[in-house]
Amino acid sequence: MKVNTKYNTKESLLELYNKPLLELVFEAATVHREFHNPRELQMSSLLSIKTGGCPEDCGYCPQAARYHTDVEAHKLMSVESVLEQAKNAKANGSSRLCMGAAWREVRDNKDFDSVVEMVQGVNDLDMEVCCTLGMLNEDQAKRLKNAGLFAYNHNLDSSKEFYKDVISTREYENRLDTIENARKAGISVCSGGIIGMGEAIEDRVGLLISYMEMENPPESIPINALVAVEGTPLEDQKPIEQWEMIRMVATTRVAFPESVVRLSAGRTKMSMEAQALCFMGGASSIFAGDKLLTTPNPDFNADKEMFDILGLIPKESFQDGEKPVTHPDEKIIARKKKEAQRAEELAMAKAKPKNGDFEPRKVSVTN
Ligand code: SAM
Ligand code: DTB
Ligand code: SF4
Repeated sequence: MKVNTKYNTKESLLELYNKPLLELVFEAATVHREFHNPRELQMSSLLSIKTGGCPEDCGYCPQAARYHTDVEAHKLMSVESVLEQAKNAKANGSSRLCMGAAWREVRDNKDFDSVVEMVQGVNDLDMEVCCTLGMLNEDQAKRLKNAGLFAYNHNLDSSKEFYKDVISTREYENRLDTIENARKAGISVCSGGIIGMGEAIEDRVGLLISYMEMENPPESIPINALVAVEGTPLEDQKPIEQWEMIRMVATTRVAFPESVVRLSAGRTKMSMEAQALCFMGGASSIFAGDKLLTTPNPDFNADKEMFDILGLIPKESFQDGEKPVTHPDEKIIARKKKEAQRAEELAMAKAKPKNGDFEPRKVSVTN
């Protein structure tokens, strides 16, 4: 059951969201147990492969170039350092790596070739690879799928109505198109939202309605609490109550019984008890490691303690879908061939004497 037909209207979802809290959590826990192993929690690692300098105006985002935040812009990481970080994340228990780039959209250039190589390398480590790179066309999605991409993350963030209060440089429709392009390429979809941006409860439920309207809802739904970052337009937003996060997680769980609900940004402001209620209410994944993309996250030891206290076990990779096959990438092969040819030509040109160069005659002297 991908969508819970009992709750496929705004009214019924609102009623669910506003249920007495423990009733809601109980209902969510019941659904959760039917479709998932309640003891398993997936640890995913986030890696900002290209940080800051983004031309978009997402009001929550510290990486938008137009806001004056402490984030320093960095160019794309090298394939080698990404693979090194991926190995570290795996050694620390993560079974999924989400690589984020502060791009408006993917462009068909050398940087994208590098991302394709990163995807191939991380998939070969037997980790689920997720990317979040901004807007994406169908061909680009196919290339990523061919490289072994497991999931593409592209959040709708909020309801269609509230979205335009937060972002003006890109339409809700553009986001839906990107999700559709990933879907058409056979990539698992990760899409969710942020609460605590000043939206009404109707907007939180409106986000879920947008997913209900899809032919196939996302396999993975991250729920973020706004991390209010100094310098962004949302810097003064009051932190949301932990209860709201629990309600949003539980409502999402009930509405999409098969999807993986991810307790994402905002955990540094949550107690272990509140997080426990989120896990009880259907969240089965967290981001692990002391940094999200640019903002802090609980440290490794605090999370390890939480696993021990709550009796949780780290979830292995590919429990919710088969491991994709890494295929060679034609464009990278062609580029590398061209580069090798060019290098050979240069070497030959260096070795060959130039026209008109004087070459001394070799004389052998014998006694
Ligand atoms: N540039 C790409 C895009 O926007 O799709 C990928 C990176 S973007 C940082 C990924 C997601 O992070 C956003 O869609 C948003 O939901 C989330 N995010 C960004 N800043 C956040 C913040 N301050 N608090 C909570 N979530 C945030
Ligand atoms: C998602 O929904 N949350 C993650 C992941 N998908 C890419 C990102 C959270 C970013 C929080 C702000 C930051 O650290 O820059
Ligand atoms: Fe750019 Fe993504 Fe941040 Fe928006 S959320 S400003 S697109 S990095």
